[in-house]
Amino acid sequence: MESKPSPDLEAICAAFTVDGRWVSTCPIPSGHINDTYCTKFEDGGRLVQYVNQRINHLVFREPELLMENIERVTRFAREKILAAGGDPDRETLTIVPTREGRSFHRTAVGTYWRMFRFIGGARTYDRVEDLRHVYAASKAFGRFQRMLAELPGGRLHETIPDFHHTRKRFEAFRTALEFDPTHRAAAVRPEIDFVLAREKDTGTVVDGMSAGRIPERVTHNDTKLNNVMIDDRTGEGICVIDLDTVMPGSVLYDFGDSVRLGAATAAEDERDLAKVGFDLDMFDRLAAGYLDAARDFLVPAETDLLAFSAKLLTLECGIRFLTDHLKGDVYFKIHREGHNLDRARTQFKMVAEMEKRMGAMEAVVKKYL
Ligand code: GN1
Ligand code: MG
Repeated sequence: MESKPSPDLEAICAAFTVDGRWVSTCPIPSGHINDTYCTKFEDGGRLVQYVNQRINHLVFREPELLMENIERVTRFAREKILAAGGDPDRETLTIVPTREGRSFHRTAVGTYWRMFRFIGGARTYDRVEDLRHVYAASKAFGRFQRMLAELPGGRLHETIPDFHHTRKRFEAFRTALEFDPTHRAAAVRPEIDFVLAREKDTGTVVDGMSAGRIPERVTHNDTKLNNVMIDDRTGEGICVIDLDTVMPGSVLYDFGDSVRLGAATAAEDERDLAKVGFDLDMFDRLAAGYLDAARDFLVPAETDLLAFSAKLLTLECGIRFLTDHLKGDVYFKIHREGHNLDRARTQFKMVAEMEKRMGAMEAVVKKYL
């Protein structure tokens, strides 16, 4: 893998309104798109931590608009949390402004940086270690949707247009397959056929939305379980993070996408497919947590498709990984040869298992409605 020159984080931090003396910055190696770091400052004998992120502006083409969304969402969340007697410093992200009063800093070389306060006493989990965390995180995403239903100020910007337009994702896959720019298609015929056989599914949610049956709402759109911070002491999902894709969408995108990690028995890139599977007990916790927060505002056109959305969004993500493999790994960061293919395979294995258990999944949803 080619390595990028590491940026001068001390200089970047100097653009932001942080008190004290810069001490160190370490990379946080998670996420497939942006680059994330943890920075320590010393202020009056105390160590204070921050999160620095370089926004990938090839993926998020308009970082200014993206940050405008995040400013609106975090400002509103802060008001709501204060009104409910909560702690806004832990329950929502807090943007550290630049010395010019902006929410991001553009360097001379044209990279975009932002800084958040670090949330202490809580952490994220890349793999499920405790079923209670699954419930807690899913509930946090449901609460997040409920809160954003009241967001004033009009529609948010679409930071990535058609992000969860599954049919367009399918079409992009078919185009990549047709051109086969890296000549990888021949070696992945079973995966290609798996996708082609499911074309019909890809229109279900987007057609419901364009017909007006499925309402457009403000959604998170990247509801991996590791996008919720779990409180070390209480085990509650205290803060929803990674707000880059908060924008208009369907609740089905959020619930469906949460299942990819939240009901998986192995990591997203596990190579040993025997370890990869869909776990119904984990799905049960996801459905219970989500519906405990969201059942009051959902309409039947949404609840009818919750179980299906799990399969659909997992399929969509697999399609995106396979497309990127065919295109030569141009979108998702990879850390080894064939990484996107490995990721696609885990998603398809989960889809196949969900298809076999769709009846049981629907019964779980019904139980909590
Ligand atoms: C990307 O970078 P990260 O891990 O937050 C992707 C998601 C995918 C996810 C797969 C903007 O998210 O849509 O579900 O990888 N984000 C973007 O793990 O494409
Ligand atoms: Mg993300």
